[in-house]
Amino acid sequence: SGVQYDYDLIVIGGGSGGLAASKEAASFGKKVAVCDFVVPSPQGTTWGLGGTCVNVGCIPKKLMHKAAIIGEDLKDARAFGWDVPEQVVHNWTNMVDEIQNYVKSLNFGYRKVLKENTVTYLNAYAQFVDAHTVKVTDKKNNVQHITARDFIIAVGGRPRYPDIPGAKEYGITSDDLFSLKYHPGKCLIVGASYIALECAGFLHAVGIDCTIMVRSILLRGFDQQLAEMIGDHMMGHGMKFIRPCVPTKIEKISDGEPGFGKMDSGEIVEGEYNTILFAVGRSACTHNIGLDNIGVKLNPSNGKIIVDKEERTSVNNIYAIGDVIDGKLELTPVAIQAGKLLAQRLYKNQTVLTDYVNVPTTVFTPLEYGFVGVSEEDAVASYGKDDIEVYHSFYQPLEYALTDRDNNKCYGKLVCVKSKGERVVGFHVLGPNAGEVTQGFALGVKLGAKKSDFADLIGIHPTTAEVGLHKDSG
Ligand code: FAD
Ligand code: NA7
Repeated sequence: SGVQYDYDLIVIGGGSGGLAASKEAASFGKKVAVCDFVVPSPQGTTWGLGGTCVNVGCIPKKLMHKAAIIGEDLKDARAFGWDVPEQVVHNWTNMVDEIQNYVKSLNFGYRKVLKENTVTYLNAYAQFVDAHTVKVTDKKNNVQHITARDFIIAVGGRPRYPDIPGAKEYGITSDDLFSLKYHPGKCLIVGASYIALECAGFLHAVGIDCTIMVRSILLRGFDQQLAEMIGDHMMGHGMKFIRPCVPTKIEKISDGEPGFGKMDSGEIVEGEYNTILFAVGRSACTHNIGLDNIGVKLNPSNGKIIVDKEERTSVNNIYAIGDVIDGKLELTPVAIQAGKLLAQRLYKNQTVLTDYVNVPTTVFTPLEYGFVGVSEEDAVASYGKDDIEVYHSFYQPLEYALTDRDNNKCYGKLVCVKSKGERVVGFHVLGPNAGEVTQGFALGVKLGAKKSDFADLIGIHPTTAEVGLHKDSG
């Protein structure tokens, strides 16, 4: 058509998916803009360009997890000859400052990369007016209308709060934790998502008193045997669990210290905490962006955008990727891959679709849990109990041997389908560096490796990855 638009493509959301898509599209000579705007959390926390992963997700999370690992290693250091003092203290604000400085350098780097790629960056909130027009509003309330032929929605999600008195006034979420300017003090973590357990794990390891309030199961959607092992390990290390329990009310009982609260549960539990961290799930940011004006269909049960296998929404020129889409994995590399491939299909005549199957992932709890493929429960549901063979073993990493740390608590499991020649459909490992271990094995699983292929491969000794080869049967 002869219609002139301001841009070929406007990407809404400058996170993992949006940045990847915009850079890729611009590299094919397209005129691209990215709108990225962070609505402050109820506690007033905001951050720079890059989205969840860089600012309030993977990056600060993994660095705090590393702080935890260093703390654990310090406990073992004397056994290896290091004359460290018996009492080593951790300084919360120093850790936060260092991590935030690094995050700010990443924010700066992303702006630079957009500029180098001639992508226009608008630090403004976008809302659809019609299928080719968005209204963008900046911090100073300046409004403009801009048009494009195509749109990619990559607005991600934000933490949810339980609907109870005091939650938003006195609670915090992962959006606030990683830049928290004060020591959190005694903590209550509400929820049993991977985010809840990861946060509890590193908070505990840097010396913070942690209680975790769990409504039902741990790590819904993950292999439940491994989930319970993670819970047992955390309990064994002194983290407290209240389970099953939900919070009903939060009150401030003393001034001065932020977030000092009182906690009433539906049962009889009542407790006092300095910080209450909610990690009860995330909601897609689809409610206030004008989708009803243009007819982009959502899944009514979770507010996520419904897309086809090409990530196209119900409106022809509008696509969606990343955490905001329905029924897919909420992971940074998934959003990046989807963004890149979508731009290649739109502007470079490519046809490759994002493959959402067999995506490896890792939960960075104190004992890390890496997996690829399906849980044992899901394998049984898909193939039937009789067609599943499980191989597993407990192991003790050599690194832990001198101090007998977590004696034989590490674990590996292969879930195989008998009728497919014992093809491995689930690989699970619980132990140090589980992410590093899982990444490599994921290639094997993706290529259709069988139990016999794992058994034939000779291990690297001495490593924890050796356990992936599972000689024992379950
Ligand atoms: P996001 O990165 O969330 O980006 C969306 C952006 O859009 C945000 O900047 C938002 O402010 C902006 N925005 C929203 N609405 C508008 C609007 N109307 N106009 C303009 N801008 C808007 N994944 C992993 O792979 N590994 C991990 O270890 C990991 N750990 C995590 C830990 C935590 C605590 C959390 C919360 C998440 C973690 N994730 C992890 C998930 C990962 O962060 C997300 O999957 C990823 O960031 C999704 O990218 P996205 O592009 O879909 O959205
Ligand atoms: P998840 O992973 O389902 O996590 C939500 C967690 O919070 C889960 O443990 C819930 O318990 C718990 N929860 C939810 N509401 C409450 C209330 N009101 N009180 C106490 N506890 C609560 O959600 P996410 O949005 O983080 O992730 C969704 C999916 O994305 C996830 O499955 C991953 O595969 C990726 P529950 O188990 O429901 O009892």
